[in-house]
Amino acid sequence: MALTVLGGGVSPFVRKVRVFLAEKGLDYQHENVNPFGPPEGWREISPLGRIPAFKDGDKIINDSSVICAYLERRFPKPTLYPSDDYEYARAVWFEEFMDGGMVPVSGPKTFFPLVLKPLFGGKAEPDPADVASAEKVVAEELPKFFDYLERELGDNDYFVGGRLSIADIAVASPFINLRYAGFAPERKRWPRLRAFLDRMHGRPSFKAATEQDGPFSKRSALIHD
Ligand SMILES: N[C@@H](CCC(=O)N[C@@H](CS)C(=O)NCC(=O)O)C(=O)O
Repeated sequence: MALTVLGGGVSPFVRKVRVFLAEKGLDYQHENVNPFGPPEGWREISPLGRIPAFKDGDKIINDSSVICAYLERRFPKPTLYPSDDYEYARAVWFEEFMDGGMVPVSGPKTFFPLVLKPLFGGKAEPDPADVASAEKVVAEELPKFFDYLERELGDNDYFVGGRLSIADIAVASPFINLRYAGFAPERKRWPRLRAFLDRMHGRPSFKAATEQDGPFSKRSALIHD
C-alpha cells in the first residue's frame, strides 16, 4: 500500500515524519503542499489546515506525532519508541516539548521572518529589523530550551533509553530550521546538545530529508562555531 507524506519538506514536522520513515527503512511518496496556499479541498485532508498530513492508501492521518505513532504500530521494526513505560512517556514528552514549547518560539520568531518572509516577498535578504529581533529571541528566549535539552541529554548519545527513538528525531528536526535562520546553540555553552545535533543531522535519514532544502539554507553559512 502506498505511503504518502503531504507537506513542504522544510516544515520541521514534515521532516520529522520523513526522517522517521527513513529510519524505519520505508519507501514513501512526498507531495509538496504549502499550508499557506493549499490546494482545493485541503481541509478535507487536513481539518486544521496544517502539514504534515499522511496517507496510507486511502487512510488519512494528521499531525506528525500521530503519524509517527501510527507508523510504529503499522511497521513495528525497527522499534523507534521505547518499550519501558516511563521511557515511552519521556520520548513522547520530548515530542511535545518541541511541538508545544520550542517551535512556537523558534518558528515564528526566527525561521519565518528570516527565511520564509523574504522568500515569499521575493527579497534576497531579510529585513534588518527582523534580524535584530530574531537575534534577541535567540539570546533571550531560546536558551531556556537549550539548557533543558543539554541537561536532559547529559552524557548520553540519545535522549531516552540509550538508543535512537522518536525523541531524538523530534528534537533534532526543528534545529535544522534554526540553522536555516542562521543560528545554532553555541558550542561552548551547550556542547552536548550541539554534538548531538551534529550526529543526528549527519545521519543518512536527515541528509535525505534535507537534500532539496537549498533555497532555505543560505543563512546556515553564518554559523561559525
Ligand atoms: N502539531 C503539529 C504541528 C504542525 C504545524 O504546526 N505545521 C505548520 C507548518 S510547520 C503548519 O501547517 N502551519 C500552517 C497553519 O497552522 O495554518 C504536528 O506535529 O504535525
